[in-house]
Amino acid sequence: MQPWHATGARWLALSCTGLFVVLSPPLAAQTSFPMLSHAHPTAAARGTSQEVTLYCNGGSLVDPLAVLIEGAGVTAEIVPPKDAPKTDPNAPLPNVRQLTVRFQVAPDAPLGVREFRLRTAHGVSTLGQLLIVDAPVITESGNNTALDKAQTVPVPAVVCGRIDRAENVDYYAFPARAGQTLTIEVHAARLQDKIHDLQKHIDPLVVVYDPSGRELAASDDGRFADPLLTFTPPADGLYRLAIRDAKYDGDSRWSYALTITDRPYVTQIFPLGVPPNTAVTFEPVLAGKDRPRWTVTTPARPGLHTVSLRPPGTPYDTNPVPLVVTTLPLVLEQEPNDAPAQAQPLPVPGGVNGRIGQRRDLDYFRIPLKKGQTITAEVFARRFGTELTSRLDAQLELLSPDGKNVLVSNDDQSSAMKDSALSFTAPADGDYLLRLRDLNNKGGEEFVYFLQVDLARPDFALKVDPPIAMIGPGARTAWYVHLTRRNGFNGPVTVTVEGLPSGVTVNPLTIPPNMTQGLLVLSAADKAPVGGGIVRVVGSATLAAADGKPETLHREATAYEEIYLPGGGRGRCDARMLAVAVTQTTDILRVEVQPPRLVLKPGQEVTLEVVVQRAPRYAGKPVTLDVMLRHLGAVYGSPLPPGVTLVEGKSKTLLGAGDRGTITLRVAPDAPECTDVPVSVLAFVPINFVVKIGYSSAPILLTVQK
Ligand SMILES: [Ca+2]
Ligand SMILES: [Ca+2]
Ligand SMILES: [Ca+2]
Ligand SMILES: [Ca+2]
Repeated sequence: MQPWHATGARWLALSCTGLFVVLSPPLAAQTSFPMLSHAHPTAAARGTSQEVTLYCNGGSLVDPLAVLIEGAGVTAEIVPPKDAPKTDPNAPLPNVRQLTVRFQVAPDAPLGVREFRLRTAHGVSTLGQLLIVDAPVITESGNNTALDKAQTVPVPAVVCGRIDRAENVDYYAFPARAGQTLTIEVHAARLQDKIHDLQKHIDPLVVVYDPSGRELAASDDGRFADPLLTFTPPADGLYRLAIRDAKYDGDSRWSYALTITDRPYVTQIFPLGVPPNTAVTFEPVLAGKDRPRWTVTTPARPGLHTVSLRPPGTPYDTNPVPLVVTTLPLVLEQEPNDAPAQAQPLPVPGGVNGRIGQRRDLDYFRIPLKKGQTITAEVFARRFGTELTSRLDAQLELLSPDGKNVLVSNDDQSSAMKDSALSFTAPADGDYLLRLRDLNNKGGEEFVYFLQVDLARPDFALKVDPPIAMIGPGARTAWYVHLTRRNGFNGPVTVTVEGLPSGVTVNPLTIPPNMTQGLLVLSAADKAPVGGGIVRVVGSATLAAADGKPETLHREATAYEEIYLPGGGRGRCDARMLAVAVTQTTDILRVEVQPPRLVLKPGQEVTLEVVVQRAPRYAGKPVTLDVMLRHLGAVYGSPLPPGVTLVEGKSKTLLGAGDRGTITLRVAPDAPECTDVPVSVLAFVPINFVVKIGYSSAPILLTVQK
């Protein structure tokens, strides 16, 4: 089974007709999984054991078994609940809305936000997040709602509280000395961006008051919507701060972690692009301080990393900073480079670390290209959901060798990605120009960037929707794999799943050259034990390298975390953790389909006979069939090969209380041939107005031949 938005549109539509119809929600399912809303406290310190209470909006936290946590250095155990309710397989799950777990954080655990999921006997939770810090974690006292009732905390500290109702303002007092550099950072909005069901989000704001109660500093949106501010106390004394929502709103699920520190805070790291496993001397931009020079060894693996630096002579690490580890030749930007005649030569392939150092700064680079050569140029500076938080909103242009014509231009790769990227094929030999600037002509020390220019190499990326799979003994569920092909890559990609729990198997999958999606059916053996864990989905493809020798690329899939949107829509955000669990028996035991294999001709139609086998407790309750992942008319996943479509009018997909349905597929007269493409039939069970759980048939191998 797996969580998907049910056909909530029908219910919403009916309830909007104005008829006096009282609709019961389709709360028919007894199988469920916890939809985490928040954790409190939402931070844990290195070298400590921290009790954290998890809360869920939907589903139930009953029968907890384990906490799955990404990365190294953090483990957790479940604090056995007092008076844990007993579950009855023939009755709905008892509502358990909170659960305490104890996180154990190693002294050297990497700092920053950690993804976790709770596994219960009935499913795997939606995404939870815990902030790993290296200062004491203090929890809000609760009666700190006025300036004169501020809760006193030490420095450094990470205070965890909640803006739990409208007009809640939380006050904290902290000792400070004249001339110190203090930094205050909030983690709240960034965490909520990845919560499955939290329609209304916090927009936190922080105000700092001097000992006399006068406002000294304030920050609203310093790290995306979260505040970040640095200030220097003018005199010794007890300073205070207020944290609240910018619109004075509140919600019992709005937890925050507020860091108050006198340690160096790195607002930007320079250089951003670094070679692997090398001692690099960084010039970090520190809040309120001069630029020091710290030499630190870089990570060994190429790619975007989040790391903490250790300032020389200190026993602590800085806040996490981004690094782009690359094997390309690297240069440092050299001013003046503000005009085509001053353009700085850049090797191709190669990368340059630079800054849009002041207002209206233009940075020109000269790249020698041969006729027909294709390059990609990409800026790393500011990316939502990452630690790339340069103040630069990049605008990148490629100009003709004389600098007179803009041939390609890009502002944002996407609405969430302020960073620019472009590709270009040279029409003739020449020294072409790249020009980088800030979209709003702003600039400064914190406008750092890494610009990478590479030969357009065929490549790919994978994403999996949904991110969790929950399977009862003998049952099956489906994952949809989305393939992004880059720079003309048109080869097949073989997809495997690593780390499957005992008793779970998956079909072989190779996404053919003319497709960008594929289906994984995860099957649990009849006697598979309850269990589960984090898995990796890896795609492999073999390319012909420039020297003629074949090269195999491996790319690990990321997850699409499902997000409720106001009104019942389905949003998706990026997450890292994919998890599979074998659960107790589910509402639907099996989905049987005949025939199990299809060999079709262009122009042909075929009808699949589907029989759904229910657990006795789910007799007579609603089930719908589909071959795709859809919500409110939008398709979020389809394994059907090109030219093959579902014929809605000839299919019987609304089973209601019945057990039998049909799926009719049509092959277009001009459909291309394909061989053994896995497709399946899903039986969906609604678990609330908008979330549904999908159970899959065994994979059906579909072949089209003329
Ligand atoms: Ca509060
Ligand atoms: Ca804000
Ligand atoms: Ca510059
Ligand atoms: Ca310049």
